[in-house]
Amino acid sequence: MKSRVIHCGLCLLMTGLLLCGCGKKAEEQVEPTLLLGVSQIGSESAWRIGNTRDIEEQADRYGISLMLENANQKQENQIAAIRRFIAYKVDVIAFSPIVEEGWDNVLKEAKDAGIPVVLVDRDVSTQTEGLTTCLIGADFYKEGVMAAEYLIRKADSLGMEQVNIVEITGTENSTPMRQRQAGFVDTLAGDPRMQVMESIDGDFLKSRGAECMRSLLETYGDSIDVVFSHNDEMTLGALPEIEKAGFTPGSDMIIISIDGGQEAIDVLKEGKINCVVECTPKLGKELMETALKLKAGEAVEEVIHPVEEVFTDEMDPATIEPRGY
Ligand code: GZL
Repeated sequence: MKSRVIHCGLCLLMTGLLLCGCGKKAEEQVEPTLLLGVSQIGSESAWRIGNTRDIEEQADRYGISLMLENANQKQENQIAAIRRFIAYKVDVIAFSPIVEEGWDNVLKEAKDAGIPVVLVDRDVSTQTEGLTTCLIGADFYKEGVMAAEYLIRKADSLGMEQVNIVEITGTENSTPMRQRQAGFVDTLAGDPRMQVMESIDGDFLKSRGAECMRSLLETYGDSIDVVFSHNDEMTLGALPEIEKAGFTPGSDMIIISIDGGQEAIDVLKEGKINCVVECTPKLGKELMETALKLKAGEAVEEVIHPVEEVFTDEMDPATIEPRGY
């Protein structure tokens, strides 16, 4: 997907021309309350696309001018975008860091420019404290815990004495990958039945999910009892590989996924996924409200976690509302 950069200067010039052209007096137009620069990771999943859509919709709803750039999965593109936002003197910068490290210099530049930075979705790990103002995103550790708690219940219900798990992780060194894995492993640590045989990096991509599953099936075959996948995209890539190998996902293997997009929920209803932990991409409202508070010089919360639930084969799937992403 091409980077959608709408340069602030060009945007204001065009607005002026349009205003003259359409004969409306400038004062009739609602001046944008705020110019927000957003660096988005990419378009790697339905979750990410839903997150971008929600940010755009909420910016429109709040009358906020949005400069949104798609980094196409590259940290260097995010750093370059943040530098452009600084040069344009946006009011607030927001970004979803693809990985946790490597942001100190550009965040110091934003701080020196007096531009507050909001983290959306994922976190950073910096040497210097205080380079960002707020993190709006899921409690990924809790998502891992919810996935493990489901697996313990499932193993109990099936009377399993040994549970062999393979894990397809998200992007290495990203917050969701690190914390989903930690929550999952920590929760299972006290259960002697549970063994994670191998973890493999699927980078949150459908194609990589398929590749990872092929490799795990070649290595472990029918000894796999559980597939724990860090996002729906990779899960949806893995399922056909499981079927090609002659197994039935959801019964021969317990399938646990995270995100909660419509496609995965539909597959849950078919019985081919057993558990989907929700990770809502709808963070735009909180982002806009936080940006407006920062512009007004008001205090903001350090961390804003959305409330999330878990969808499993223990419940009536008809009760699951349409997901919207
Ligand atoms: C989670 C988000 C992850 C999703 C993936 O908040 O960072 O990135 O789980 C997405 O689908 O690629």
